[in-house]
Amino acid sequence: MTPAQLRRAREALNHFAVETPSWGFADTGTRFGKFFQPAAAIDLGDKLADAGHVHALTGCCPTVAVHVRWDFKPGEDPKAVARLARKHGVKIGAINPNLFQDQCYKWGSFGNHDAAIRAHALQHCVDSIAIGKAVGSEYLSLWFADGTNYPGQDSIRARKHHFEEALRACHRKLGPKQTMLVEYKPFEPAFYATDIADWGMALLLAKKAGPRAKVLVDTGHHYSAQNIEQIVAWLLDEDMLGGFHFNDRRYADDDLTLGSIDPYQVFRIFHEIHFFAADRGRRPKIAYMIDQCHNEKPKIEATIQTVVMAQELYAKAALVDHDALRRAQARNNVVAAELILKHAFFTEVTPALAAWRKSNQLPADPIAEHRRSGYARAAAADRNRRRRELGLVSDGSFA
Ligand code: AFD
Ligand code: MN
Ligand code: MN
Repeated sequence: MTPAQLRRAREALNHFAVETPSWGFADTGTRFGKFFQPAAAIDLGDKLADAGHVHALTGCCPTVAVHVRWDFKPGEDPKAVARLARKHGVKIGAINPNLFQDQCYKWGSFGNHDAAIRAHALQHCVDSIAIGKAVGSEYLSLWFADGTNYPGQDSIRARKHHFEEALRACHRKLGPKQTMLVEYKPFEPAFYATDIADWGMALLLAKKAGPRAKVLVDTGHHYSAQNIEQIVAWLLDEDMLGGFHFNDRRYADDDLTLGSIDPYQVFRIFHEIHFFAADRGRRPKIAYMIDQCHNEKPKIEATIQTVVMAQELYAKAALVDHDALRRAQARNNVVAAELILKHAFFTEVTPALAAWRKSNQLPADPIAEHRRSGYARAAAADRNRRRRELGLVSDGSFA
């Protein structure tokens, strides 16, 4: 790295933060089974402690996304949760309503043709907005499992109208400092027509909902042939890119560790963001969030791994020489333009990460430090004890 590159990479790292998901620290599974991890979080207190530990090691995860139904007990005081988060050195980030697990949502939530169920779903969003206001959260993050499984099952257009109306009603309840993120996903659990299946639908619905609604891009929610950075560039240019859910995919919404399959794609996404900022002279406000929950990898290690990968790729993308790129593009010098990106992508940014960590009094190797700290071992012992006291799963296989 040249001294100028070192400066650019460190400057990028100074303003890069990525939100961890509360659900990433707890046991979840697939439809084929759940494999319990002794150190997995039992309750929100554990999740916030784990998130605080990750932030203390990485220095760039000051906020934690929460899932209302999984994290807040009925009647729980959101301000007490905000205090608990602060005790662990983090803040509550995006609020995720749960619009897919109540039995009443079998035929959809906002897309349901039963107005009473749409009203129930809207009320949950209003309650979630109130939690957001109480904890000082900026984002209401909406993902819907809604859709149909068979041709003819329901009216695609009627469901679109239900969503337009419900999202507009939801938007009206937002506080002045809150933004509503509309997430899209091509399929799963709906396998014929998901109601918000692609970025175009999310964009249209967000625009119709109101001025504080934007699109959430989950990197796993695309077909393998899709050019995600092109979608990102369009949304940026429309000032409609609200944020990301980061994960990697090989086949579908696999929720793999970011960059584990295609790091160059993540680099190209970050390049579009840096290039936009350079062209506009301002950095766009984007909520960078992780959306993963690992069955095989130890949860805290997997989270640190994704965070470190995101930092590395964001720093690499900051090294693209935009002036040289614009000149090459103007001359249709294809090879030169491509090589400008490739040179940045293949530049080793470890020195910048090491210098940034040192100047922020952070461990040189966050995963090694996590392992050295014995945090997971202590958490496993404590949580196993509590599981036994609570009569939770205790198949004896826990270490
Ligand atoms: C699932 C969905 C979607 C959503 C997340 C959290 O596919 O990505 O954002 O759960 O609710 O991964
Ligand atoms: Mn997601
Ligand atoms: Mn997903």
